[in-house]
Amino acid sequence: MATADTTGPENIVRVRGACPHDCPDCCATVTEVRDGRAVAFYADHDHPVTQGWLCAKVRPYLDRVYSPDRLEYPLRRVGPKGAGQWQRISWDEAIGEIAVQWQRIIAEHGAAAILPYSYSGTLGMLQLGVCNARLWNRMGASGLERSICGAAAEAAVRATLGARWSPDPADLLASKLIVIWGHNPASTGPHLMPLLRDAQRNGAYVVVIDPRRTLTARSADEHIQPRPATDTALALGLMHVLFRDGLHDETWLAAHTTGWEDLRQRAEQYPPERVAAITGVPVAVIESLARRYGTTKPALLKFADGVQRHGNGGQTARALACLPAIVGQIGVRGGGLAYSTSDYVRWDLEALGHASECPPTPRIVNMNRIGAALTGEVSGPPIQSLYVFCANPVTSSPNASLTVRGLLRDDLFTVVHDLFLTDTARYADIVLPATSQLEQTDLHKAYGHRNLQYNTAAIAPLGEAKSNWEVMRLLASALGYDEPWLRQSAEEVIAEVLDATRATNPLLAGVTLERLQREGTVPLQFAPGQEVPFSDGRFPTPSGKVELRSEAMAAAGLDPLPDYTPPAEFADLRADDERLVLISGAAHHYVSSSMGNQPGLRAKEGEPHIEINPRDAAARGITHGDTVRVASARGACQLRAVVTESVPPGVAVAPKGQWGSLAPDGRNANWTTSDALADLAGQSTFHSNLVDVRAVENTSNTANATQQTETPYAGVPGN
Ligand SMILES: Nc1nc2c(c(=O)[nH]1)N[C@H]1C(S)=C(S)[C@@H](COP(=O)(O)OP(=O)(O)OC[C@H]3O[C@@H](n4cnc5c(=O)[nH]c(N)nc54)[C@H](O)[C@@H]3O)O[C@H]1N2
Ligand SMILES: Nc1nc2c(c(=O)[nH]1)N[C@H]1C(S)=C(S)[C@@H](COP(=O)(O)OP(=O)(O)OC[C@H]3O[C@@H](n4cnc5c(=O)[nH]c(N)nc54)[C@H](O)[C@@H]3O)O[C@H]1N2
Ligand code: SF4
Ligand SMILES: [Mo]
Repeated sequence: MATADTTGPENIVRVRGACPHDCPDCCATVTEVRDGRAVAFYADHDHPVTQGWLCAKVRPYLDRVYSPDRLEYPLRRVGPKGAGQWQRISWDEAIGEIAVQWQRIIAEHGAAAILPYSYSGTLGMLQLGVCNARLWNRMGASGLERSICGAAAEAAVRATLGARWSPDPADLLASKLIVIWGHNPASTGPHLMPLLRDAQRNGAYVVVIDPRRTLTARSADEHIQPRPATDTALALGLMHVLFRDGLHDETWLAAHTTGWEDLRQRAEQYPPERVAAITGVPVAVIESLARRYGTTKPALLKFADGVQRHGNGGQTARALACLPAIVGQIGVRGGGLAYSTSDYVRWDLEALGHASECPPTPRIVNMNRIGAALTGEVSGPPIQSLYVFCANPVTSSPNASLTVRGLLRDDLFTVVHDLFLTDTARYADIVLPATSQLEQTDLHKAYGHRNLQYNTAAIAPLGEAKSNWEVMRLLASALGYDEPWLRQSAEEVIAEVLDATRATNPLLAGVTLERLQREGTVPLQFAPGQEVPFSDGRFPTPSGKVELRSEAMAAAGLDPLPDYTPPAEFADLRADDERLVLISGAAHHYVSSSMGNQPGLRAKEGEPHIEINPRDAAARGITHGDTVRVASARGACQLRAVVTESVPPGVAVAPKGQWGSLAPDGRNANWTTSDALADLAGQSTFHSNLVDVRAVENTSNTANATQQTETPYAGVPGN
C-alpha cells in the first residue's frame, strides 16, 4: 500500500500514519477517508512491531478526532481567570493579541519573561521538536528543562554506556532470562507482551520487579516487590552476590569497563541481609535472583521511566545500567540492557532550532518546578507569559495546587494550544484549537523500536484547528520575524532536518522525505553485524568503555558510583509513621492525561481511584468503594478506594492522567505529588510521595471502583 491510495468503487483513500503519543511502540496506522471524512482507523498489518493491532487507548481514535468536545475556534477569556467564561474570536484577533502582549512584555522585561511549556502531546519531530525550538530561539525566550519523564535515566544510561541504544524488540526471542525492572509494558508498551509470551514459550524465565502486582507482573514467572525507591540497594545487593560468588565476567569487565573494582568495593557494602532490611525483599530471593542472573545467558534487563521517578532515581538508573556489564551480557543478542532506542537518531540540533542564528537562551526553567517558577522562584524577570502546547501541566505536573496558584496570577498572560479545553486551558487568557494527528504532517522516530514512521495528514483540520507549526509560523510573522526557517512548509522543515541528520548518521542512509512519504515505515539501516547494540565493544563514552565508575558524574559533583540514599521525602520517617507511599504511574486507558476526557475510555478505566492493601484499609476503617481523602504535605484530593492485594502494605497506587476538572472535587493525585527534584538531571519525583489516606464517607456504589483491578490485559489481538 502506498502512503495514500484510492481504491474501490466507494472511493476510499487509505492514508498511512503514526501514532503520535508518548509510547515506545510508535505504531503504524492506516486511516480510511471517504469524502473528506475519516471512516476507519486501524493498525498497519505489515509493520514488524505494530503487527496489525492497536492498543485499547488508540483503537477508538476516531472518537477522539471527532469528539464533540474538540475546540474548533480560538477563545478569549472574558470572566475572571479559571471561571470558564469565553468569547469566540478569530485567528487574526488571537494572533494579533498574543503579538501585542508579547511585544509589550519584551519591551518591559525582555523575552526571558516569556516561557514556552510543552512536553508529550505528540512526539513528532516537526510538531514537537521543531516547535519546541525555532520560534523561542528567535525570540530569546526562556528555555524549559524537559525533565518530567526520563531525564535521570537518560543521563545515567548515557554516562554509563554512552548512548540510549537498545536491541530490536524481536531479539527478546533469543533471551533466556528477562528481568523487567519497574516497567509495566502490558499498559505502557503493549506490543512487547506477545514477544514476552513467545520468549516464555521458548524457555525464557521472566522476572518482574515492581512494588505493585501489575498486569505485566501477573504474566511473569516471578514477581519481586521491593519497597518503593529502594531499587538501587537491590541492584547493589545483586552485584554483591555476583562478585562474592565469582559469577561476574572478569575478562569482559577488564576489557570493556572502567572502575569495576571500585564498583565491587561499593557492592561489598550491600550484603543481602542489609539489602533485605532496606528493600523488604527476602535474603533468599536476592540470592536466587543474583544466581539466576549470573548463570542464565542470554539475560536481558529491561527498564523504563517509572522506576526512576523518585529522589534516588538517577542512582537507580545508574545501578541498572551497570548490571548487564557485570555479567558480560552487553553486545550479546538476547542479552544486555533495553531502556530506550532514542539515541540511534538524534535530530540535528542546529537544523531543528537554528540556535546559532539566534540570541542565547537567557535562562532555563525546570518544568517540574512550574508552579514554583510562576509564583516567583526564578532568577531574572518574573514569568509574564506562558505558552502551553502539547502539555497539560495542571493535570500532569507535580504539586498542582502551586501550578494553579501561579496560573491565577492576574499579571500572567497564558496561551494554551490544545485539542480540548483541558484542566490547564481553563486558566488561559487565550485558547487556540489544535489539529489531531489525522490533520497534520509529521515524522516520528520510536523509543521502543528502530523504525521511522511518516505521518501523512489524512483529513482537513476540523473547524478552525491549526497545527503547532502553523501557529508558530503565524506568530513569527506577527512578531515581524522574517527568517526563511520560520516560513517553510511542514514538508520543507522535515526534509531540512532529515537531510542534516542523515549527513552524519549512517543509520539514515538512503532515507529521504520522498521515501518516507512513499513507504510510511522505514527501518533504520543497520550494517550487517551492527544490529545488536555495542556488539563491536565500542562505547561512545569519554573512555570508550562502559563507565561503571563515571568521571562525568564525578565532575558534576555526584557520586561516580551508584549508591542508595533514601529520597528526602522518606529521610526522617519514624517507624510509627502511618503514611503510605503513593505511586501514581500509568493508567491503562490513557496516555498521561491525553484521552483522560474520552467517555468510552473513562468508562473502562473506572472512577479516579487509589489502590490500598486490605491491611491498610482495615487499619483505617476503609472499605472497598469508599471515598477517601488522600493528603500529602503539598495538598489533597479525593479518590475512590480500591482495596486490593495488588499493592503491598505501606504502598498505594493511583493512576495518573485523571482530569481534575472531571472529578467532583476538581482535583487529581498530582495535588499531592512532590515537585522536589531527584538526584540527577532535574528529574521529577512523583513517586516519592508520602500520603495520609482516610475515609471521608461510606458509599455503597462499588461498581466502578472494582472495574479497574479486573481490567483484562487489553492489548492482545482479538481481545
Ligand atoms: N497506558 C499508558 N501507557 C503509557 C503512558 C500512560 O500514561 N498510560 N505513559 C507513557 C509515558 S509518558 C511513559 S514515560 C511510559 C512509562 O512507562 P513505564 O515506566 O512502564 O510506566 P509507569 O507506570 O510510569 O511505571 C512502571 C512501573 O514502575 C513501578 N514503580 C514505581 N516506583 C517504583 C520503584 O521504586 N521500584 C520499582 N521496582 N518499580 C516502581 C510502578 O508500580 C509501575 O508499575 O509509559 C508510556 N505509556
Ligand atoms: N502523578 C504522576 N504524574 C505524571 C507522571 C507520573 O508517573 N505520575 N508521569 C509524567 C510523565 S512520564 C509525563 S511524560 C508527563 C506528561 O505530561 P504532558 O506532556 O503534559 O502530557 P499530557 O498530560 O498527556 O498532555 C498532553 C496534551 O497535549 C495535547 N496534544 C496532543 N497532540 C497535540 C498537538 O499536536 N498539538 C497541541 N498543541 N497539543 C496536543 C493533548 O490533547 C493533551 O492535552 O506526565 C507526568 N505526570
Ligand atoms: S500501543 Fe502505543 S503507539 Fe501503539 S497505538 Fe497504543 S499508544 Fe499508540
Ligand atoms: Mo513520560
